Order: sequence, then C-alpha cells, then structure tokens
Amino acid sequence: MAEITKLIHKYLRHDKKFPHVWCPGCGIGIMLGALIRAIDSSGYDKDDIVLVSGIGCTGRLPVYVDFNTLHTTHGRALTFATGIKLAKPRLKVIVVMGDGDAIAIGGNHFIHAARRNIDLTSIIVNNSVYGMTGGQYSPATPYGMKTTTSMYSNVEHDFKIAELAVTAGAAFVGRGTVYHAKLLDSLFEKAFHKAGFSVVEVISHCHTQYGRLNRMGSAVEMMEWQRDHAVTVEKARQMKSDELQDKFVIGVLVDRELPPYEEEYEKVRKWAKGVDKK
Ligand SMILES: Cc1ncc(C[n+]2csc(CCOP(=O)(O)OP(=O)(O)O)c2C)c(N)n1
Ligand code: SF4
Ligand SMILES: [Mg+2]
Repeated sequence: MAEITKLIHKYLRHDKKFPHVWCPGCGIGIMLGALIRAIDSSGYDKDDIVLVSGIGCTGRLPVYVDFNTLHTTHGRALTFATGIKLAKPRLKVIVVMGDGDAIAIGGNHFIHAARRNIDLTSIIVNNSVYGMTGGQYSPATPYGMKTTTSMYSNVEHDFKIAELAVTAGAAFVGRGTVYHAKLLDSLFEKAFHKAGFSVVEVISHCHTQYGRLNRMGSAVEMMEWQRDHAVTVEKARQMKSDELQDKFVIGVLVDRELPPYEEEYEKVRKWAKGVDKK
C-alpha cells in the first residue's frame, strides 16, 4: 500500500486534475497503473518523459500524470510526437491512443511511423469502439458486433492492430490485456527500452458502450472474457489454426533490430555537411 501511495504522489496530478472522466471499472485505469509502474521501474527521470495523446477516453490520460504532457488533436498524436523526438532526441516520447485515434483517423500516421521506425513507444488501448463519443464502431470493432452506428450488426472486418504494426515495420510489437496487468508492466518496459518504433496493443473493455449493447456484462465479466480468449505466443505455437479462430495472441509478437530513423537521418546530415563521406 505504501508503494502505491508513493507512486500516486510521485506521478499523478491528484491534487489538480482529479476526479477523472473515466467510468467506474474502465480498463484505462489499469493500463495507467501499469504505465506508471513500468516508467518507475525503468528509472526514468520524470522530466525526461513526454507523454502525448490525441482525443478520446484514452487520449485523456496525459492530463492526469505529471510528466511533460501534450493532449493534442484526434488522430494526430504521432505527428506531434515525431516532431518532439526529432527536435529533442534525448527525451523518451510515449504516445497513448485509442483504437479510433490510432487506426481510424490516425491510421496513415500509424503505419508510416512504424515503417520509418521512429524511436517512439506507442500504446494503443483497444476497447473495440469509440468510447468517448458514444460507442460508434471503429476499425477495431469485430464483424457482427453491435455499436451505436451498427445497431443490427457491424458488416466490416476489424484490423488486428498488433499484426498491422508488425507488417508495417515496427521494431517491437507486443499485445496484452488489462486482465493480464503484470504482463502489461513487462511489455511496457521492453517497449521503452527498444530503440526504434515500439508498439503495445492493450485489449481493454468499454462496458458502458460496447459491452452494454452486446450484452457482455459488467467490467469484471468483460475482463473474464479477455482471460478466456487470450493465448500466449508460446501456447499459440502449439495450437492449430482452427483452435485459434476465436482467440487472440498475447506476449511479444516481434522484437527485431532495425536502425531507428533518427540514426539514419543523422548519417545523411553528416554526408550532406561533408563531416562524413558516403
Ligand atoms: C478531427 C476529429 N474528428 C472526430 C472527433 C470526435 N472524436 C473524439 S474522440 C473520438 C473517438 C474516440 O475513440 P478512440 O480513439 O477509440 O478512444 P476511446 O474513447 O475509445 O478511448 C472521436 C471520433 C474529434 N474530436 N476530432
Ligand atoms: S466510455 Fe467506455 S472507454 Fe470511456 S471511460 Fe467509459 S468505459 Fe471507459
Ligand atoms: Mg476506443
């Protein structure tokens, strides 16, 4: 308990910005806990962290934490973060986005940040829906599910966010859930220490919008759904594809050495100035 109190006092703007906007039981709070623990155990100085977000329930997160924070426009968090990183490469830049923020309006920024391998950590809270604006479907809403803009059934198929990041070229990609909170701590730490574009997809729940419309029960029942449908990378390797049909994989999906954009760009800058020869 003393440890939690210490973290609250050190990292939350508890005396200025609370109460927060999140519904009781929302998974974003669990993700925030994991984020703070991972930053604390990584030993970063608070002033060396920049936390950037767009707009949404997830996007609200930087308001509540005592780092350098930017609450920017919907879908554009990665563009702000890229500018910060290129101007101040010594800073640790972390971007938190909702599924809509990251892969609907921000989808192009997301795939190109991964392709360029910019040294940023992206955390995407995937609750399958636009939570903040009333539960409209997003590109992460699975086929057949109800939302306020697909009251009968969603006829589109969902992007698998972590797999999209792997294909787009990210150096590190992990997926966890808010049920598996300890796994989130370790995925965040690994992502922070990776040079290049690192991504952690966090499967979460929006029980007040998506869960209610799809009769998925309380926040706790939605977390039990996460527990029952998640399969570790190691276990998935032993399973047949039909056994994995209604499951998703958690753990480290990719961890590869790729030169970060900043290093490549610095080389070109030195060639152009005649400091180094090509
Ligand atoms: C340019 C622009 N388009 C649309 C909106 C409205 N808007 C705000 S948040 C949001 C979606 C939020 O969903 P998501 O990113 O999944 O975050 P969540 O609330 O689920 O955490 C939308 C469409 C906006 N603020 N700005
Ligand atoms: S609307 Fe959904 S995502 Fe937003 S705070 Fe409530 S439960 Fe969380
Ligand atoms: Mg969402």
